[in-house]
Amino acid sequence: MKRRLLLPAAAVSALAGLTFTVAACGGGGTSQPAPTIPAGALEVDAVAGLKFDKSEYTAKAGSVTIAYVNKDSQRHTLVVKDSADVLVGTKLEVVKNNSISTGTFELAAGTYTIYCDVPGHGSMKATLVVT
Ligand SMILES: [Cu+2]
Repeated sequence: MKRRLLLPAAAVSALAGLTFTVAACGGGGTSQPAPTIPAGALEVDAVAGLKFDKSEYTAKAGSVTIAYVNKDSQRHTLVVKDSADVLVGTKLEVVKNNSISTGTFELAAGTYTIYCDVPGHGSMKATLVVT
């Protein structure tokens, strides 16, 4: 059974560019605009300390677009489960700082749980209340 994470050549070339990125990081340069969050999306931030920026989020029933923003330095995921513990939609993943991953979820009114399923990240859990 293959269960290796893909580490394509792109990862290597990303490393090659790292010196520049790191240099740009501390200086507050104006090199590149941050990836954008779609208008009307619900923003959920992964922040330092293995948590989300809020313990509870709210949304209106229907198509809910979640923009998952990584404000931390490591990989995080975002999984949505309904009150019956059933997975809803597709898992989002943000690999590095400033990554944004967006997904649209069809959510009926109710209470959902969002969490990060990276091993050891059990503290990354929040409630999503859909009305
Ligand atoms: Cu995480």
